[in-house]
Amino acid sequence: MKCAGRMGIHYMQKLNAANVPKELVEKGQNRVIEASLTLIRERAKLKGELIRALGGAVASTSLLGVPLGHNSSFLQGPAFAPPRIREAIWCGSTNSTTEEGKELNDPRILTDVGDVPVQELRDSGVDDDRLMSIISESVKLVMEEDPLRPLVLGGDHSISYPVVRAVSEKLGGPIDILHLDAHPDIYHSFEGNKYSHASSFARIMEGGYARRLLQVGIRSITKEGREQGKRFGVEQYEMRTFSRDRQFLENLKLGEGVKGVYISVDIDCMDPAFAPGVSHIEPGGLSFRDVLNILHNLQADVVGADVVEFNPQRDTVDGMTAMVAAKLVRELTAKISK
Ligand SMILES: [Mn+2]
Repeated sequence: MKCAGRMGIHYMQKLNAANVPKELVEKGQNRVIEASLTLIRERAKLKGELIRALGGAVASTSLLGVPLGHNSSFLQGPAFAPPRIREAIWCGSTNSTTEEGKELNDPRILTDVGDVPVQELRDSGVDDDRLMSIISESVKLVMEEDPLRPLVLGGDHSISYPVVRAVSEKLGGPIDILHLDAHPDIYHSFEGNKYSHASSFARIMEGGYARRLLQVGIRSITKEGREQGKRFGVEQYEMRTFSRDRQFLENLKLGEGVKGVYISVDIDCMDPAFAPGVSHIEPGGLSFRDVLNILHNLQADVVGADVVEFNPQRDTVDGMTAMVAAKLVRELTAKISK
């Protein structure tokens, strides 16, 4: 199953090597890209129109899946996460009310525009430069439909770069980012890949898309991770000092003077005891309740969010981590929608 993200790539390479005219390939790719964006555009339009007709919503969460796993340095399972998370959101074992009382079955609170067809685009030979732009474009199509705000289901953490870029470009300025993760994901590049899931926040900071970047849950950080953090002025809160930082982190106020706040949650921010279904098991993390306390008490206008790095291939047989990811999505939805 490790080859999932490479589906189709080999025969596309063969076609290229067989001297198929380049224009023919490009023309076909352009049609596939256009069709992919059209489906997201039309679904976002439909949901936007519906919510505006219902009235009364200032901000409304819309799910966008990005099933991309090939920029992972270790396993590619996060490509399979979005359908597992959706399934768990609506699982009959729980109800549709969030902890603070928002009703998820109200379309003004939560809608879904479906997935960016990442595997199909790669199968058509679309490279990563273009794929990243298509992800950005898809996020912008959601934001085009006021009052929809994107909550992106990953995928590995590489997707946060094109998503944040889109949110910042669309809003016309930098945002503050609350990033929950065991890792800072701020390597200049990792194993030669500038789009690596370990480099997304280097790209975000280089691009000037964030004013403040707060990283919480950090417990696997190298010398380069610390140096890059300093270089970009990142506020890194490590687990080894969490008991000291807890009071501050559970009373955050972000986004004043910028275009809003973006929340990026890597499932491995939590201790593997709470969320075993991740590619990079890193003991000593946050509890699920720690994460909820930080999110519930955060004072911010949340303009977008992502939940990434859930790896269903590493989950327990009863899908415990899928439920954890889904509950995070539910509570983030409640945070965004108003
Ligand atoms: Mn991580």
